Amino acid sequence: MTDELTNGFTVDNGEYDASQIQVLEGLEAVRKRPGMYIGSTSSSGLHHLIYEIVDNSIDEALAGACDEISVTIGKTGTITVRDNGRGIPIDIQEQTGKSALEVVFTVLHAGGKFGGGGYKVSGGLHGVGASVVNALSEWLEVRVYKNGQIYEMKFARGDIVQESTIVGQTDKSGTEVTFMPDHEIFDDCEFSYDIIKTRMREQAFLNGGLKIVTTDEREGREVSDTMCYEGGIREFVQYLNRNKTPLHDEVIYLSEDRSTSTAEVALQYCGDVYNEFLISFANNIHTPDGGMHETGFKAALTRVLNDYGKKNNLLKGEDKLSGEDCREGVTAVISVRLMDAQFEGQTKSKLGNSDMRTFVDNLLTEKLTIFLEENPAVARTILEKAITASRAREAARKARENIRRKNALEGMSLPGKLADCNETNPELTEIYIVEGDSAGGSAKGGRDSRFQAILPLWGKMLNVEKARADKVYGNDKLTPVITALGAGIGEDFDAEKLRYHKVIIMADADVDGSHIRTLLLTFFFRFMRPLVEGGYVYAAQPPLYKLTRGKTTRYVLDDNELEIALEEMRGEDGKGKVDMTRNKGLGEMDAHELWDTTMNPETRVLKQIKLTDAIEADEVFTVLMGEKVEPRKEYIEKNAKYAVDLDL
Ligand code: TSJ
Repeated sequence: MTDELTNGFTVDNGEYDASQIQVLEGLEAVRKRPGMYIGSTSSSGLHHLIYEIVDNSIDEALAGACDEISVTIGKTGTITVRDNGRGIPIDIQEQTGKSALEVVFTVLHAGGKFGGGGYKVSGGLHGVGASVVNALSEWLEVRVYKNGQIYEMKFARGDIVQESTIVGQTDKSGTEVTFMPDHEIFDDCEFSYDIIKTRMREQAFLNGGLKIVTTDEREGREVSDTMCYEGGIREFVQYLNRNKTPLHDEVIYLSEDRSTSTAEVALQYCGDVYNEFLISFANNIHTPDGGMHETGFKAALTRVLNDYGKKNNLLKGEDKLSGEDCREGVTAVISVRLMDAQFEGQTKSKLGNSDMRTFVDNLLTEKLTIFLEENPAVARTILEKAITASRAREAARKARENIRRKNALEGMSLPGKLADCNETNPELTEIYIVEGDSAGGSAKGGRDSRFQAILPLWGKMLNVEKARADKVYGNDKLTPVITALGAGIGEDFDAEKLRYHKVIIMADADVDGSHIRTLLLTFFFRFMRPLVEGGYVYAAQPPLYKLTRGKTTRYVLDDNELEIALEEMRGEDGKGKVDMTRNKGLGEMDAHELWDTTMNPETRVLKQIKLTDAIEADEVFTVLMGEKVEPRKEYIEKNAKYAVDLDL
């Protein structure tokens, strides 16, 4: 247990109670180890500062006391967050002798609520709030509009530089915070308007009716967006499905309000997609690893659809739809609010409260059943989709069984085209998946066969976005990839069995190369998701140019580097004659060159493929690989200059 001191800090009084641990320390601790509080000091940590502040305004909206929030990037790169709520309390609290305003910005409170004022710390991923932002800001100013007055307080790197002062009169109420992130702390203090807008759009969807305005005031890129969705997560699902073909017009929406918790679910099935797309939130925080609310959703969806199918003779006798069958082509948003949310797992991105499982399960069991009974046409469409999925999955199971049996019979025989390496510890090995036989040849000649394996691919690759699982399992272009990696596929995939911990896609830096890279990544994304999520996938970066002057050769990765490299090669006088050739393809490099430029761990550049933003990734994959042509054209035109990169 802790005792509260007059300065607002608490001390351990020796009666230890694990459930009530409060770590209260000075803000210097935050400046010493910022990563502990905001995850990192890279772009993600920088943007986290904004969310910590905005979370407070969203809490005010949840309390029903505010309906408008704005987030502005100022001309000089500052952030201003404003709301029209009640304004942070400014009166002095008896126990502490301080105002809530001061406490909010100067007292660090990790993991737990803190005393006085009824001020609740909202559940940001790190749950540490405004004092952390203050500690990591060169300066921060807060203005509270309340009781007809404007109160202002100023800080620098967490220290008070101006006590709360009345600076004017007002007839409005609300809170306004402006801060300049500390350049001593962050690698780069440049805020991204797109990142902010995407996050705020998500929050606007999750808090239906709340108006959020984002603005960029920086010179040359002035822009502003107003987001307000009366339909809440219903509109979120519509938005996520905007490039897909829904099987039913109305988004299905179910909700339940209890005294201490609420649950909302919105879902819609699409015809031209074979994967599921679930996004879940707890207290407005994204839970990419799911948790109890998702578990409840999945269990109930499967049960409700099976029961409906049986009852209405759409499913015969022994037929049973699996969970995956029931989720094929579904886009669903699950949002729950609860007290004392428990976030679990390494990244704290999984909801652990088990009462949320029953809560969401009951919600679907009751209300989805009623919905299906009241909307038989929609119900039939969904059931038909799931039944087709079930048949395809049965075919896929057989195909997969075949792969497995073949492997067993042939003693896990590796693909004939694979040139394996000697090392068997997967942590030390890498496999290059190479496009084309000639490039494969150079790669085999150039590699260090102790730890580098080569798998050449050739011919036209299957587009898995347009094919169901059964086609994928039996596909003769993909089977070698599956067996070489050795970790299975789909539900069977097990990263522990991977034969290589670096899976490197090596394709040309041209349109064809980009195409094959995208196809392979789509395949990994859909059928070996943990491979991508685990950070095992890389793209090799073959050089675009070769420069020679006399006996000196130099390879250049891209156009950005070219000018600098040319200048350096020309020498001091700038007159040296440098020959420049544009590499036409991997196949044109000899084994030696390929090793030097693209395969030697000492000198190569590898790009790790990360899927940090599932929403964006799903969008890119659907748009680029799916059926609809218009969105694909638009996407490619809009992102033409990044096309080679795909930003995956
Ligand atoms: F935390 C913060 F300082 F970073 C911050 C808080 C930043 C921003 C932009 C807004 C807020 C904030 C806090 N907006 N609204 C509130 N509301 C309260 O703090 C508040 C007001 C009145 C009462 C009450 O019971 O009368 C209770 C609370 C929690």
